[in-house]
Formats: sequence, C-alpha cells, structure tokens
Amino acid sequence: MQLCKLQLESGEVRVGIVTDDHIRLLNGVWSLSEILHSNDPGAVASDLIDENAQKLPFEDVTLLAPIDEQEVWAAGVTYKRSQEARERESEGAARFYDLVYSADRPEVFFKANPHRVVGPGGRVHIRRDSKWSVPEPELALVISPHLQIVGYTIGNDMSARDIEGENPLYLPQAKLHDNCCALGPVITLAGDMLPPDRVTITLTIQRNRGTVFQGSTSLSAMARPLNDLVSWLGRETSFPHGVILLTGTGIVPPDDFSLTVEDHITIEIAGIGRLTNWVAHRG
Ligand code: DO4
Ligand code: MG
Repeated sequence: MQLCKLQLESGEVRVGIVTDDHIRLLNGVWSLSEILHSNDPGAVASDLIDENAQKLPFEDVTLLAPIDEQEVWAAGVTYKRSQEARERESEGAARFYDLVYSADRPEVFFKANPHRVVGPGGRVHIRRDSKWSVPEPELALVISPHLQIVGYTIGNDMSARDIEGENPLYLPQAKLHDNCCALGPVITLAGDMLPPDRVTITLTIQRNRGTVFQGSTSLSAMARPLNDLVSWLGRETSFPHGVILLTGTGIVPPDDFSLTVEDHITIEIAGIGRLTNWVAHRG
C-alpha cells in the first residue's frame, strides 16, 4: 500500500492511499503519522477509506511532501561511489571519508526541518555562493518514534560539493538551506516494499528538454544495512514525531557537472515511484 499527502483544489490538505492511477481519500485523518505510527498502518488505512468519496485522478490534486513534523536526517558515504567522490572533492580531508566508509559508526547529519522540504514538482534551491551543486538521489526511510522503519519514500539531498569539499566543517552549509531537500511522491508501507536487490535508483537531469545526466544504482550496493543506520541515529536521541532518514547516494554526476537554474531533476526508485523537481535560486 502507498500513502500520500495532498491538497485538494479547495485548498484542504488530506491524506490518501494510491490505488492504480487514482487516489482515495481517508476519513478523519489529518496527518500521515496517525497512520504510520499505528500498530498496523495498512489495516488502519484500509479501515479509513472514504467509500463515498470519488476516486481522484492525480491531475486533480497537488501532491505534497509526505512529511508531518518529523526532522529529516541523512547518512553519508554509504556507497563506494560516494566515498570516491568525496575524496576527489576534498583533497585536504580525503582520509576522513575513507575512514568513515569502513568505520563502525556511520556519518549521520541533520538535513532539514519540514519547512525546508519541498514535495513533488517543487523547486529545490542551489546556493548562489556555490558553483558546484548536485542532487543526491537517496532512498528515504520513514521511521516511527519507536525507531521502526514503517515506510519508504524518495529523497533528494541537495548538496554544494565545493563548499563541502573546501572544509568538512562546512557540511551544514553545503547541505542545509531553504528548499535543500525534496521528498515524495508517496510512502510505500514497509511490508509492501521490494527486496533490496530489486530496488533500483535512477537519476535523470534534463536541461532545455535534453538529458544532461543519467545514472543508476541498486540499493544492494549500499555498504550498510538500513537497520544499522537507524540504530545509530537513535543512539541517545529521541524522535517523538518520528524521523525521516536519507540513506546516502550511490549516484554522482561527473565532477565537471553542476546544476543550473531551471534544470529538471527526476529520481525514480523501484517500488516507490518517481519524484520530479525544478532547480531554482532562493526567491
Ligand atoms: O560527507 C558528505 C555527505 C555525503 C552524502 O551526503 C552522501 O553520501 O549521500
Ligand atoms: Mg547525501
């Protein structure tokens, strides 16, 4: 089962489930977390389907980022390709990325508050003080307050590689700013997700309607088990609203590539769907 958060033409925000090419609204729920944090999200959602409401075509609604009040965190250097890219961009600190790739403790960092996250079709920002910006297409774990993985969505960890590469202490500035993260389009409930070896991740970047980059990877190329990342994240830290964890990128465009305004980013993850966003500068 897949859940989504949406805005109706009337402006009302609702929660729905995705069936075939339609959305069915759920009765009496105003947040995804009410379902996701229950004992049996699939059964709770099925019980709440509004049988009187018509099936809504996707064109009639605006899908919102599937997030309520959760913080967004991210793991880094979880794929070999990311470790190699970090070493190239960061001459002075290359050694640290090699160490963290094989260390027991992973790199986890705070990525975004909900108001810095955009949904499907939204505008992700590249910083004006960066000349080397890239999207990072990542599987995003939807985690309950009890640290259970209850669902999966698609995440884009927008990153300024030159700022991160100049000095690792600049990581928060390379990663966290307005519209620095995209999530969506839906949440696939944990029990309905594909096994890791069938989860392919594909990134396509288009400019003036032409493809300027395409790359893909498989979740099975990730060096760490998902539950290991969750367990490190939850050490000494509670998440009363749940938390969303981006699991790192295994796709890195060539080093001479940087996003520009009006680029169109598409991230596809098997078992979840396709997240598309436009690139913009902050207002
Ligand atoms: O240390 C840099 C962050 C790396 C990252 O975000 C990733 O590997 O996805
Ligand atoms: Mg990342």
